[in-house]
Amino acid sequence: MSVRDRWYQDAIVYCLDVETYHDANGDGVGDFVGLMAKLDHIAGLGATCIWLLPFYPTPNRDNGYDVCDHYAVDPRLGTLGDFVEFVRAAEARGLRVIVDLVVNHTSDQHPWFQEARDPDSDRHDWYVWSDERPEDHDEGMIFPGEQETVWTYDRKAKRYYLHRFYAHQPDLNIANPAVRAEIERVMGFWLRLGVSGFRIDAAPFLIEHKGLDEVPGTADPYEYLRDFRTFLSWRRGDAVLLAEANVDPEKAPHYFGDGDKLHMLFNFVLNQHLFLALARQAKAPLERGLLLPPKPPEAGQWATFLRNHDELALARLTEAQRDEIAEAFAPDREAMWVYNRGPRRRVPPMFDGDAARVRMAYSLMLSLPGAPVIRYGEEIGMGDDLSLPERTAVRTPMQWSDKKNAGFTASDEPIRPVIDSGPFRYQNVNVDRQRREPDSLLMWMERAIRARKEADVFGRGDWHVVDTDHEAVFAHVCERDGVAVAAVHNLGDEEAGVTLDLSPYADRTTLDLLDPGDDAPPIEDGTLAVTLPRYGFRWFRLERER
Ligand code: TEU
Repeated sequence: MSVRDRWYQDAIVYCLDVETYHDANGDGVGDFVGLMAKLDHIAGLGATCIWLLPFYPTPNRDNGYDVCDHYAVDPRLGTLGDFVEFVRAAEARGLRVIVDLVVNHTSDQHPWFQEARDPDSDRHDWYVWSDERPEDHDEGMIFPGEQETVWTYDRKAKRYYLHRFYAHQPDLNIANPAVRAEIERVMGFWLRLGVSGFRIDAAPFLIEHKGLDEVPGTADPYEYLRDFRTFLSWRRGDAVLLAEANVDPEKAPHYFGDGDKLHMLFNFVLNQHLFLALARQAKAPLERGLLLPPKPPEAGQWATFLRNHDELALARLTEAQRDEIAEAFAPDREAMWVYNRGPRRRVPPMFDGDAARVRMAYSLMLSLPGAPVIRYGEEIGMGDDLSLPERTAVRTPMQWSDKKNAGFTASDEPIRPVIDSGPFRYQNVNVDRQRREPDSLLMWMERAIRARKEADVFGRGDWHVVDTDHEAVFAHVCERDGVAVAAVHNLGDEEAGVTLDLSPYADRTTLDLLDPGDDAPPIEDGTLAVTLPRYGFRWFRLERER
């Protein structure tokens, strides 16, 4: 197979929630028809794959992660017909679509759970029950502060059910073959409707033994991931699995397998160390965050991201390191921090709107190993709304223009308020305005993504860190098949001059990739001298003389 077939290794993923993206029918809720009208924005940005957050029927008590029908579209967002039209319209623009697969749990309103509450029904064993409340019932809660237990009593079943997340999200029992068969049916259904794969929600919880003794005959839970993969690949050879698995680095190989389990994992370890480096304005944690995770197998890839729709989860760092990040980026811990895990903020407000620093962070995201994942609104530098509860702060509607409700909806009652005060208000920060300003973040992001696509060696080349002899300046080189690129980033707020040892490339010339008009400094005697302004960065192609 040609590496070019592994489209996901070079993907530029754009993630969005249909509900908050664009409302076409004026009911205040984003919908598939509205999203379709914005596909040229996404394609124009340079994305190659859209990841949709859950869009299934839901009581919506966890932003759609409480699913009550895995085979349908939430009627507020459209119909299955709209969904298929959307996938086709995306495809016509060269955009693949992957969707969230939420099968660790269901909503308690799901008919499966309602049936399961009858202990005599066949459905009962689809969930995880216990006659007694286990002693450690308050351990392993995902939402401390919002949750008091992971075992809640059900009056009808007269038994306790397991829920790693909110009490309204009972965990499915994946040790039950009928549940596994149903999960495959769900995947098969969406594959037939044209999706190119799935983001597997809460992957580590999905495969754990649910606090029960090992069910006889149940293989190693990680083996289940291979079944997933085999099924997927039979049904659609070019479809991928992207796992949300915020786990220690040594666990990652269990998820990748030898390239025969999951294709992609979010690089949570890199993400958390990157934020520590940004907070300290020092490269050392970033270098560590790059070296800690294992190299993915040949067919695997990391997904590299800065922020997602949840809190910035920092569980892989120490308490003291989390405190450093809080001090730098969430000084009002009461208002800005959640679940004892991290900030509930977007990047630009964490950087006090410092445009140079924001670009430097996104330049890192685009040039570090892996496939970058951009979350809607990041391309224009949207802010957050801390007056909203928990993670809703970072889930406000997309800001399209300075018209009513940021052009998100014509309704007077948007599903969620648009940001209309402070420096990130939609009147200031919106797509329309940035389209007209050549120096805007949006225009920069489009150019940077284009440069990144032209230099895809950044994403999956062999990389190594280059010493800069400067604690704030991080430099790395990526190489594959003789193509080599280098990037230099100044994490600090003071100008810095560095000299890189590029002796293996002594006979090459340099080309500036981000600003092709700029003269790139030459490699002289095997070294490259670069001066960067505060939060400055540059990317170079190291070209062989013709
Ligand atoms: O989150 C799953 C998860 O494992 C959480 O730890 C997550 O990383 C985050 O820290 C929670 O804020 C997924 C979704 O991303 C999240 O939005 C849902 O609430 C959760 O599943 C339950 O479905």
